[in-house]
Amino acid sequence: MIKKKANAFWVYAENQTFVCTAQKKMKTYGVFVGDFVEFDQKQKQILRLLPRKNKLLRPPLANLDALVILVTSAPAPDFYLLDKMILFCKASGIEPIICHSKTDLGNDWAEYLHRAYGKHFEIVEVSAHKGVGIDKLLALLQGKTCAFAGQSGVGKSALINAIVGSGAAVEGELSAKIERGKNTTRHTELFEISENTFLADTAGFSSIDETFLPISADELGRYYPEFVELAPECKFSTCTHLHEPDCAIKKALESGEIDKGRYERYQTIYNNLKQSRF
Ligand SMILES: Nc1nc2c(ncn2[C@@H]2O[C@H](COP(=O)(O)OP(=O)(O)OP(=O)(O)O)[C@@H](O)[C@H]2O)c(=O)[nH]1
Ligand SMILES: [Mg+2]
Ligand SMILES: [Zn+2]
Repeated sequence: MIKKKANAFWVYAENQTFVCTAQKKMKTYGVFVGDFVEFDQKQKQILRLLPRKNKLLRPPLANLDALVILVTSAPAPDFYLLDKMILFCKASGIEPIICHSKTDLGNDWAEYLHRAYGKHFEIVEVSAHKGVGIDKLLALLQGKTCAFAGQSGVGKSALINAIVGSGAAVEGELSAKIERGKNTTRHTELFEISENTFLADTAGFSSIDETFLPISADELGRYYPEFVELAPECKFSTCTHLHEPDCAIKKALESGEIDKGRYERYQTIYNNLKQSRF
């Protein structure tokens, strides 16, 4: 299902779109864009929701395969937000793709991104305004259902427009509207950008509260691929890589193999998760 408005649902099947209603007994607010559904083509009615692999609430989207997380030099990158978004992805079965945007303004962070994240995550450099890197990004998204995320002003709308065609998302406008205190919620819609590849036109998703992550503090380390790789060499199998002796992660930190920033943000997130739960 690729679009929803009140009680109407746009179901995409066999290269066609069917505008459907849902069976009366179905709670329509529980049907999300991105849901796979069984439907009656003649009656134009959704009969059943199929199991989902994940669900986002803001924006409301189901069955996301990849999340493109934008980072740029202006506004200055918030790596803490980036790490939380990566954790959210890893806990939800979503592939995180790091996208260094607005590279026409400079590529200041490319070196750091590749050093701290490049071994375990896809990184792509793009400029929506100059049309640079779009093909490479599209190749990474092929066959997937995707959305964009990142701080306000990183260029999500501009990038969506560069891919989908201008007008799909309002560039440079959302923040202004928020300042004026207007409600900017709009209907989320999935666009088929190439065969079997869907992109959400939403510009939402610019913050994340780690206390909502479905991860406990003590298992946090398992969501850091660079820790997972080395953890078997820690003295304790339950090592949290914080205070234990003979910790392989702390050794890798000293040698520079693990990025100091990633580790410090891990400490912060660990402490926040510990404090928010018992
Ligand atoms: N130089 C340059 N500026 C860009 C590029 N992409 C976006 N911008 C500018 O950056 C500002 C923010 O871009 P948006 O696409 O609106 O950012 P956004 O992430 O959608 O922001 P929110 O909707 O507030 O979350 C606008 O003024 C854009 O014109 C780019 O590739 N190069
Ligand atoms: Mg936007
Ligand atoms: Zn350890």
